[in-house]
Amino acid sequence: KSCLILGAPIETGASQRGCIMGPASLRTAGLSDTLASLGWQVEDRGDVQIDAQTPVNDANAAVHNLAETIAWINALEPAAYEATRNSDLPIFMGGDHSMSAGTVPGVARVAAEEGRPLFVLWLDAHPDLHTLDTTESGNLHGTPVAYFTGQAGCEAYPDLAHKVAPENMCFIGIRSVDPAEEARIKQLGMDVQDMRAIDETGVLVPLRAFLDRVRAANGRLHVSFDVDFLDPAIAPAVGTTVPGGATFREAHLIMETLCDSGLVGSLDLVELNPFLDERGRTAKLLCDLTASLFGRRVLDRMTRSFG
Ligand code: DIR
Ligand code: MN
Ligand code: MN
Ligand code: MN
Repeated sequence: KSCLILGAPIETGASQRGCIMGPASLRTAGLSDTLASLGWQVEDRGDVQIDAQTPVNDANAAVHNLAETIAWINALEPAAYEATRNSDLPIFMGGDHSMSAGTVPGVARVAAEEGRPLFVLWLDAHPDLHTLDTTESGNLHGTPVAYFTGQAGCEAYPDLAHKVAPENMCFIGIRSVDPAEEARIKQLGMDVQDMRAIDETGVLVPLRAFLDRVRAANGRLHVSFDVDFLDPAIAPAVGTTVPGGATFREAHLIMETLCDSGLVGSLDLVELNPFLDERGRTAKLLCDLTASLFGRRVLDRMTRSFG
């Protein structure tokens, strides 16, 4: 099985600087070697880059760095398309979450060519469902889902060739929702599993229900993993921590279950800001969680040693 790794050192969508170091930090944590040790054929294709941009203004004056975000979308859509065409499970290392406005449409193009629906699992404290019209912070990492599901209000972004159907999304870990995002969730009837739902049922009930839907539709599955999905106590290196996030074992169980499903075809690792912790602690955790998605198992090793 093959894995192409691409870096997307984008930080203009976030509220503070530092995500530009995310890809370098994941490389330093040993992501490639970790996956290679699990039997994957890994190739790191380096970082996608954009040219310096001339500022453009949006009707919403809060919006900032729009020109950079548009340039990243235009650079990442073809890069994600190629990487997804050419490997079994590419990893897109961010970079803030605005990069998914480029990676998801690129993956969606592959799915469309295969004649399969694209499903997206959004592991995040936030639903990132703002349009350019509704964002109050103007931080464009809050907008990718509205864009790639084709919501009105994102017209300043590049035209979308392939959308993700809102009913093909599943959000897990949600615990910070702005009013305009809540209205959008209700309007679209999206599958949003907030932390209370996880507290009540555990992560497996909603995750298995979603995976059953993907399998029944012969879908392609993209996973977008925002570091702030995790509890800040175990993953402090993110600019938008929210208390009450996923625990170490909840996160690993999700990744292990995704691995068992065999359905995942691409992965974003986003919002890692290594400036905000020490000794690469969060980068190492992200690396280990990725290893669980790529097949690392504690009990497999025990089963082998006990015959
Ligand atoms: C907030 C925070 N909803 C905003 N968003 C995100 O600024 O729009 N933080 N995505 O990670
Ligand atoms: Mn402006
Ligand atoms: Mn996010
Ligand atoms: Mn978030």
